[in-house]
Amino acid sequence: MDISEYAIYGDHVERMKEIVKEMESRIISLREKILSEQRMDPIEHYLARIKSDESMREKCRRNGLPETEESALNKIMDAIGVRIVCPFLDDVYVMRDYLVQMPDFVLVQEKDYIRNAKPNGYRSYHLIMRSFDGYYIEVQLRTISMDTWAALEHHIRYKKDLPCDAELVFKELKRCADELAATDVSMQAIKNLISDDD
Ligand code: 0O2
Repeated sequence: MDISEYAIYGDHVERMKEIVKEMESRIISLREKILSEQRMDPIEHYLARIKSDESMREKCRRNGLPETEESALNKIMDAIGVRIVCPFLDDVYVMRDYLVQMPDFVLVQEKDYIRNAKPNGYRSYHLIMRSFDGYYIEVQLRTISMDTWAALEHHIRYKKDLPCDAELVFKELKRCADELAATDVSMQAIKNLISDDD
């Protein structure tokens, strides 16, 4: 392992890795529990990671914070990040309800960017949890459509040579986000039809 990959977190890295593993095993248990109850898998895929030293330093600069361990662990709350991508809209809220009840973690903040999308069209459900020993974890819950949009928007945003007409690009991205959101609602309605047949 390249130790500089997480240098900004100092001696906390080992504990942070344990938390990542703990979150992964809790997600696996929740997934099995919901799958056995609903007979449909609530998760399409998930990932848990520690934000790299480089990304954390960039985020400190973006937020006008010094590039220190204190900023990385206590001012910015996504040093540990979990993303759970769900097939359907209702899966997002089912997962949310289970996650906020997890023992040893408390909910400190939640933002519903699904019901209240960001002006650029970004949608996701964000939770900030804190472990019993004080580490913050950001959990992003989103549908496959939302995840696709966020990944593509991220690519486009960081493309160095955006055309002059960037405004049109952002307008089109917003239009795509809204179309995908409408598709999520339709897919949920189809799922409900199938469920009613059971
Ligand atoms: P990444 O993906 O971790 O490299 P802030 O975190 O300070 O920007 P805030 O209010 O604390 O803002 O958090 P917010 O707005 O809930 O967003 C946190 C994370 O959500 C971001 O982390 C992104 O992962 C994701 N996100 C938020 N808005 C957008 C968006 O418009 N497009 C995309 N693609 N992702 C978004 P990071 O650290 O910015 O990025």
